[in-house]
Amino acid sequence: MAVLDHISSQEAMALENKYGAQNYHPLPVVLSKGEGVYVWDVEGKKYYDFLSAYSSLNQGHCHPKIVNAMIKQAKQLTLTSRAFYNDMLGRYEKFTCEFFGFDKLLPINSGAEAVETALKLCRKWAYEVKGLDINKAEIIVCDGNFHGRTTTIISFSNDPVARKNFGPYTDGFIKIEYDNIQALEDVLITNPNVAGFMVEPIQGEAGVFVPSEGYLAKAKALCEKYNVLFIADEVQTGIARTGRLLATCGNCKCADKNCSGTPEVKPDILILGKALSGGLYPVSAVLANNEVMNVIRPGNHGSTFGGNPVAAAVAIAALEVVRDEKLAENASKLGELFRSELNKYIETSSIVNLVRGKGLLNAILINDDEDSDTAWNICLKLRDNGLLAKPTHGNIIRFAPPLVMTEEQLLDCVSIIIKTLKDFE
Ligand code: IF1
Repeated sequence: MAVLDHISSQEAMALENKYGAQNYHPLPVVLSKGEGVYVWDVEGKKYYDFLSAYSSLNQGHCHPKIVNAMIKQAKQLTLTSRAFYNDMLGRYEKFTCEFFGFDKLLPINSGAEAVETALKLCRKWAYEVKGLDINKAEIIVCDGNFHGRTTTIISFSNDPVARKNFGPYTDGFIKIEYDNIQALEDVLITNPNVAGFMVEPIQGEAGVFVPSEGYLAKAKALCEKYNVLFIADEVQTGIARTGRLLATCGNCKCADKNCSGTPEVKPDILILGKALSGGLYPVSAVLANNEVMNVIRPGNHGSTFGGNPVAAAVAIAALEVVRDEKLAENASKLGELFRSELNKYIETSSIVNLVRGKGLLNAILINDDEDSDTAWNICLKLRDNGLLAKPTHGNIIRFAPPLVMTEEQLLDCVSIIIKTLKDFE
């Protein structure tokens, strides 16, 4: 059998089980095609994609504008490394800095690499600008965080499965309760070595926890008061997912007229990934203003593929789609509709306790134990009914469709979800 001969779902899963490291437990469905809000499995069954590769596909699968930009650049120049300049990187950096309202951008590849970049940047700023004693910098993070899977990042994770037996762990992190302003202030008052506070504007993996109104603004104000960098990990919440260009929405230049963003929540360091490329290519970025980013000098940091011409071309096209197709506005409108329709059902449901989220990043809490397999079984049944979603932890199911969805498609998905949930009543 030639390596690319057609295979069945069963054969594809068997190959992964035999030859692949078992670092995931995927829902048993084998996809072979994606277009907009739809995906197809190898047998040709069509599904709504309600996960969007964890908010990487905000622009929908294989968006033609982004695909064409990728093909055009891939035929021209794919990689120079940073040993030389290329004609794409500077134009991408300018476009993206102006798009989000920052002075400079450090291009990298995965979300975790961008988080690591932000941590290094914060520490270097703390020693060279704030004046902390060398190797004494502490960065505050939140319980329930998910920032990636490198050794340093899992060092401050609460998730035993992500952390166990990967030690020794990296020092220099203080964990506090999420959405607890007093907990943040208590550390800032007592600890003079704090360099930064890194936070997800909404905790996605933890179960789509939306913090109290004003939490981010108060946290930013405390960071300013104590000369600590406010670091927003918008890898999952950014790029219009929550109904605004950024969940922190630091007064960026987005086209979202009804944006209620406030300048005081502008991060000192912004971390982007996932949908920065529309799901076509690993592209991530760290943005900051000059007084922070200028501590980075040649040789301090980088990566072979960071800022490559294809990444630059893809990211420009992906952001133009977000702007031109008004994806933030659409996510805001459809998110309200989604939660309102589900809340009507929840009033009489015995299987769903609540729905929560912002824009088109939502989750439902299933009325069963954390370690029950009800949420998993519901996702298997959703798959049979033509919609793909996956539990985050135990009894929470995340719903994150592409932001290009129409109202008609969303209502179709709501009826599939409610019909499926009723089977578990
Ligand atoms: C997996 C979770 C989501 C992220 C935030 C950084 C990263 C992520 C806020 C790292 C990545 C992905 C990773 C993927 C599943 C998915 C995920 F379930 F793991 F937690 F979305 F919630 N900051 N999240 O959400 O970016 O290095 O992956 O590009 O590892 O299982 P990455």
